[in-house]
Amino acid sequence: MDSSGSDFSAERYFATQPPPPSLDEDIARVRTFIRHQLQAGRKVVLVTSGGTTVPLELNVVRFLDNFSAGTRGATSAEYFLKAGYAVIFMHRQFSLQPFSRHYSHSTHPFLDFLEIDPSGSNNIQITVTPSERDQLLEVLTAYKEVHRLGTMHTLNFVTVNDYLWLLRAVSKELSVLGRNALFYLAAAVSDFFLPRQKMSEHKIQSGKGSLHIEMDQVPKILKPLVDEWTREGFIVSFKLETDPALLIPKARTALETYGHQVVIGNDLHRRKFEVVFVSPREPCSSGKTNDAESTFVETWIRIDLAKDPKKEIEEDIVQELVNRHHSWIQQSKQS
Ligand code: PAZ
Repeated sequence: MDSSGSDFSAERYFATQPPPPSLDEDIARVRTFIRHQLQAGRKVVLVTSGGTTVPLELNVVRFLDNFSAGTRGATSAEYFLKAGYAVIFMHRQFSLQPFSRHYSHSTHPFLDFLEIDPSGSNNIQITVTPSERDQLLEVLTAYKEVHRLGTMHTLNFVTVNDYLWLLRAVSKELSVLGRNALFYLAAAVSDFFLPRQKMSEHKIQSGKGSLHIEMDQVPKILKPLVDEWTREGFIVSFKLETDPALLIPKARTALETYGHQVVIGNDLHRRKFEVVFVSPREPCSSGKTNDAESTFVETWIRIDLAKDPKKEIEEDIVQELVNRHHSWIQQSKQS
């Protein structure tokens, strides 16, 4: 794959790539949800989760995919709900979702802990294996409460194009909340795409030797998000690396380039027990410095899974963000 292709600005991207057909309906529902949360005085977090695909054909048979099961996003969404936030959960179709993630078909299949009680032949009862009851009760109670309060709205995407259009539209809607909006951008978004104009209409045929595809770079969407679509929101992006030495430099560069509030860095193999928050250091009385060491501050969050295997690092990530978001809102009240 060649990364030297032409560079799409966000403006050019949206002028040339078509919106997903359901965009208007999706956004009308988001608007109603946000209005309801505004009336209820709740803060709203947009959680993006899962990987995006890049189709190679218009009648799509083949596509490139991005790594991500959606665990980070689905787990974090539950902790945000617990902290009193309303959640817009924007996720890759069929990736993990809050609450149902506890019963993933591959790791903890639901049917395995249901039992048939044939005590009365006309009145068969289905019961839950006793060892599973406490957890199910806890998950189900939280799930029902979220339904009762109407504090979660889900949206889904498949392609990187769906994702970009949705992110732009949802973030514009969220701007009515000012500083009460939090963005938690945990989705694994492709850096490259094939513009519609370059796609083959039908399935790419084999038999002509190797396949060469030149992809364009996906526009750097954080820039317009911060500068135009939602100027006051508290924006948290994620940076995934496999080379640990790149994590902090890349996070700092993202903050310098986009000017948002936090980058959470995670290493592919350590992400379940270690992340680093990188954020701009509060300007001190002596003013800002150009030295990256003192311009940014790093805070590591680590958990010990050997001691506490049930602990989820997202609990601590969300707690830290809830505190930081609260301070961010307070700051604007003081100034
Ligand atoms: O979904 P998951 O729990 O399997 O993985 C989460 C993650 C590693 C995709 C996420 O924490 C992340 O880093 N997202 C941003 C990826 C990127 O750099 O584009």
